[in-house]
Order: sequence, then C-alpha cells, then structure tokens
Amino acid sequence: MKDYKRILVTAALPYANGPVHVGHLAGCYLPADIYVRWERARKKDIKFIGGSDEHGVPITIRAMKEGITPQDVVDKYHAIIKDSFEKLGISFDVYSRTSSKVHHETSADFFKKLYDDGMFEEKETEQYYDEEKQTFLADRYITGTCPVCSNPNAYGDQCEKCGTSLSPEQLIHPRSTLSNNPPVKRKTKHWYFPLNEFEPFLQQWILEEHKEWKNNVYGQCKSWLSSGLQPRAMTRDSHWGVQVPLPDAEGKVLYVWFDAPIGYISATKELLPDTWQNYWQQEDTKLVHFIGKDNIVFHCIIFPSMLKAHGKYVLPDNVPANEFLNLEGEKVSTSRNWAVWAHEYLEDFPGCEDVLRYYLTTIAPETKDSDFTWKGFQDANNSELVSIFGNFINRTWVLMHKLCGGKVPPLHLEAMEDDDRNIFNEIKATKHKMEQLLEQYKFRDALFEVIDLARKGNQYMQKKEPWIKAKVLGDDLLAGKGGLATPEQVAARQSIDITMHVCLQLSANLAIMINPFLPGTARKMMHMMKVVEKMLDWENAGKEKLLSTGYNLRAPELLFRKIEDAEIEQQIEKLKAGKPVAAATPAPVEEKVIAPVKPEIVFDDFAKIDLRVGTIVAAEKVEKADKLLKLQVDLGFETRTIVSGIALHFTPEEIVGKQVTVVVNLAPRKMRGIESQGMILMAEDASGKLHFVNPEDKINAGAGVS
Ligand code: B3M
Ligand code: ZN
Repeated sequence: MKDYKRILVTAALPYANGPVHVGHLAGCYLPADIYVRWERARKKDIKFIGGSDEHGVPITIRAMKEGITPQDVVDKYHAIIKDSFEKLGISFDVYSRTSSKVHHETSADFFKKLYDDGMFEEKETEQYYDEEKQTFLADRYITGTCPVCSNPNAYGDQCEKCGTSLSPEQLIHPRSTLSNNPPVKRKTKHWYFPLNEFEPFLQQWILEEHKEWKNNVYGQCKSWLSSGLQPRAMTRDSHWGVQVPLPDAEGKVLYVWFDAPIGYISATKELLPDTWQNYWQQEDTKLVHFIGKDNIVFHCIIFPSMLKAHGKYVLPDNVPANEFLNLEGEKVSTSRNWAVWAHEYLEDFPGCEDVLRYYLTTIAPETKDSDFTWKGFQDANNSELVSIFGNFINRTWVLMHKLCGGKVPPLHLEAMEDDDRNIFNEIKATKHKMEQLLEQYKFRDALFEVIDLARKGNQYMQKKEPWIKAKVLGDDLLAGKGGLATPEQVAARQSIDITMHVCLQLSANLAIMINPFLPGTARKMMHMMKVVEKMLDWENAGKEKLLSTGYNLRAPELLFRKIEDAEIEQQIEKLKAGKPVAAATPAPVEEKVIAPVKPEIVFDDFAKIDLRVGTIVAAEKVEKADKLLKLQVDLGFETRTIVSGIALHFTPEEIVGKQVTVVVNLAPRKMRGIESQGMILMAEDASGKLHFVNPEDKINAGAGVS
C-alpha cells in the first residue's frame, strides 16, 4: 500500500433543491463521517470536504414553478441541509456551496485551462427551445408520443412505458413541460469533452490498477467502459450556473456535472486558501470520494478524466460507493414524500441523533440495496443500544458507585482469573478486527464488533456476579467501615474490585471504539469518566490502564432511552399519510443519468428466468397491509395467487382483466401469511407511479416472454 501523508475525503454534494433524507445519510454522509472520525482519531492529516450542489436544471425548474429565483431555492435548502448535517454530527471541515464566488472562479479557470489546451470540440447542434419561457429544454422537460409504443407521455430521453431510450427528436408531437407549447428547434453551440480519448487511460487506471475497489463500483466502471465512451457536452444553455468563460458564450453555463465535482476543489480552497494545493496536487495525498451508486460514472469516469486532462491533480485512491436504501420495502421517492427526512427526524427524536447514526450504519447498503423500517429502527435501539451497550455501561457505573465508592478499584493482579484476563484479550482483538474492517470501508461490520464487545462485557459481569459477592461483605464493609476479617471477605473484595476494574477499562475502550460511529455517546461517556478528549485517540484503544486506580468517576448518565411502540406507530402513520412537508414539495426530476446498467450477465443467467404473460382475473386488498393486493393471475396452464405491492397505485377493480408479465419460476414467498407464487413486472415513471409491463395487444395467457 502507498504511504500517504494526508487524506482528503469528499462526500457527494447534495442538490440544494430539497432536504436530505435517510437514504442520503446511509448512502454517503455517514460512512464518510465515520471514516473521517476514525482517521482523525488516528491523528492522520485529514480534511473532510462537503457542500451544496446549487446548479443544474432541477433548481431552475423548481424556481420557475414556485415563482422565486434559483438563488432563493438554493439559499433555503442549503441552510436546511447544512443544519441537518451539523445536528447529526457529520463533521465536515468545510461545508461550502457551488454558488460561491470562489467556486465560480475555480470552475471557470478549470474549464479555461482545458479550453486553452485545445481539449474541447466545439459543435453546433439543433436543440429544442421553449419560446414562451425563453429557455432551451433539457431532454427530460420535453414530452410527446413514443414512436415505439405510442405512449402519449413519453419523455425526451426515455419512454417509461416501453422503456425505449429516446432523443427528443424522435418524439411525435413534442411539447414543452414548462409551457405545454410545441418547442421549436434552435441552433446552439456547445463544447464537448472527448471522453472517448480517455478510454485507454481509464481501462488501465481502473480495471488494472484498482481491482481493490468495491465490486459494485468496479463492475459498473467495467460495464461503462465496455460499452464505449462518447464525447460529452460540458456546457448548457442556461442563465443559472457558472458562465462559460469565453467571449462568445452569452447564455451558456458549465454543465452541472462539470462544475459540481470541481466544487470539492473550491471548498478546499475556501478552507485552506494557502495550502489547498498540497491536498489536491501532491502525489502523497489519498483522495477518497464517498458517493451513492448513481454517481459512480461521474466520479470514476468523467471527473478523473477531467483531472487527468488538466494534468496537475491527483486521482482518487478509492470511490467507496454505496447502493440504495429503500424505505419500508419501497424505493424512496421524494415526489411522493416516501422518505424519512433528516430535519424532521431531528425534530421528532430530539437527543436521538446517535440512534439514527447507529441504525443507518447497521443497515448501510454497502454491498446491496437495503431497507429502512421503523420497526427495525426501534429494535436496533431497544435491543442493541439500550439492552447491550447502554445496559453494560449503566450497570458498570451503578455497581461501581454502589460497591466501590465511586472510584476505580484496584486490580489485584495476583487474584486475577482467566475470565478477567480474557476481556483484555478481547479488547485487543476487537481493535485489530476493527482496523482491518475500517481500512476496507466495512463500517457495518466494524460497528458490530463494538456491540459484540459490549455483549461480552455483559456476559462477563453476569458470570462474575459482583452483587452476589457483595453479600459476603455487607453494607458496612462495602462502605469501607471496618477491616476485612475472613479469607472469604478478602476474596470477595478482590473479586468485586477486579470485575469492576476490568469493566471500567472495558467501558473506556468502548468509548474510543464507538466514537467514530456515535460521537455524542462517546462524549457522554467521557463526561462520566471525567477524561479529556485526548483519551479518545485511537492509539489508546486496546490499552488496559485507561482509568487510574482510585480515580473518582461521575454518576451514571443514561446513554439511550427506550423507543416506545407509540412513537413508531406515529412515524408509520406519518409516512403513510404522505403528507407533503413544506420542505418537500414535488421535486422535479433530478439531473441524473438513467439508472446505470447492472454488471454484465451471460445469456444463461437470463435464460433461467421464466417470464409469461398472465391475465389478472381477481384482485382484492390484503388486510392490514396498505400496499399489498392479492391477485389471481391466469397463466394459461394454471391460475396462481400473487401478492403484489401495488395497492397505492391501483384499485382492485381497475386491474381485473389487465394483462401482465409474470416471473413464474421465482421461489414462492409468504407475505402477510399469503404465499405469493410469482412476481409481476412493473415499470416506475419519474413521479414514482407504477405501470404494468404488458404486450401491446391482448394475447393468450401463458405466452412466453423472451
Ligand atoms: N448533486 C447528485 C446527487 O446528489 C449530485 C452530486 C454531485 S457530487 C459532485 O445525487
Ligand atoms: Zn414507448
């Protein structure tokens, strides 16, 4: 491994067109923060860079719809997002924004340098323009009839009904979604970055030199590279964004995905006006980008090519992207308000910041999509944080005050048993395992190690039963009144002392180990131990003498409280009601590429799936499950029961008689006690609404789909 002198960590810049939700936190901000806190505790020279992404079409569209300026939009959300991050302890060294002056200058200079080097190709094309709104239209904002399936509401980049990817020119009767008028064609000039020329470099750099990247990241890069890269326009027609720094470029701005990653550089400049170059332009910097999976192509392919083209910058050492977090079994949807918003959580659960950090880390979608459920949140809190970690610390403190006069008791080396020594070994082993996991960005497993160590602490204390030994001594002797007279009394005293001493040293170690994950909890523990911040340095983890014998400790503080059923029910109600919160009014489609292609499969993988056309012959609601419908589907050869999560989108009556595509050889699975014998294919449109995938004309049930 390379010997790095400093580390620069970035976390994706959230669009300032809405608040952040738990999916964002689990996907990128929490893992980044854990990593940074851990490296800080290891005394590494590390900087954590963040900021709001304030450009791009979604922001201008939202402004237009709300009748306010784009600056108003970003001011509002930048403030909300920044506040949520601060309260959740996401410890950026700088949280900047791309509408700042330094960013405009930095990204314009970057563009100019590439321009001067002859990097761009200037091309004139015809693009759709909305004359009433006086704006060029991004593909997404043009709708029309799909040339393939005649869906009258196809988008300029894709028909969501038949899945065909389109260009706006292919739409029949195109309309602007802004004014509903037919758009006109206008000539426009843009600057294209020749991504194709960087293919050999990327092949070598990623596929050969970064085989250690996470499978999901490496796989996606491989599939992008194998389908071949095309030149990409790095400018757009708009008045909102970074002005293209050329004389003949009025009304042209940098493409948001050109300027946004440069935002990391600008923010570093803002933080370190004199030394930022050390972090970006010295080979011994380790640059790590934390992102969600929909940003992989931009951080692994496009931005590195830009950096390479510029020539002076380091390339990322790793891009640990996470998959997506779903919510109660469904995709998070900001437009349907199917989300748990960070700022609302903070209001609803004051003082429980670390609980959210904990739960999200335990379910982080590190290798595959995962699911946030309110019940899971409650369980994680009540049966792990409260019952294991909190319980151990609390018992230790209560007993130490009761049996040891509130002081760290002596260890009595000569009387120690294997059980006692074993705890010290476990502490060291945990430290070692955590280091290996954290180096590999496996935060979830590292956190399990900490909880497991606390669990061992509980078992140890349970086995030693200092409260039983205390009975041998009685209240007076425990309180230090009178001498120990019998060998039993001496042994009991020693055993209590050893157990409590070991539990206290274990507690101090747990504080160090939990600190990167739950910093608020570590702070409360420091207060109880009356130690200074320095004790949390990682080099102290594994030590047996963190608290000195005779040292007076404070009274216990409750680290976690139980979360009641009623609180959880309330959250579930709120979610179902889908009440649009002020901050989450309908979000326009985000400026993203279409969902990236999954890693390649061979034909045999595909051939395993048996797809058939079926006809829904009966449908009914499933009791106590708002989202589920129980369907009877005629498949020609038999009629099957299929449970489908579509009840929020269709009534049972409207779908009887519809044809659908069914996966017929999927292993049956029970949902709410009903065995579902297959799965129905659905397509989701930009607003989150589901549509059946079915043949254009009615055909016989049971027909194969291939
Ligand atoms: N704002 C997209 C997103 O939030 C984008 C990330 C920019 S990182 C430079 O998914
Ligand atoms: Zn279509």
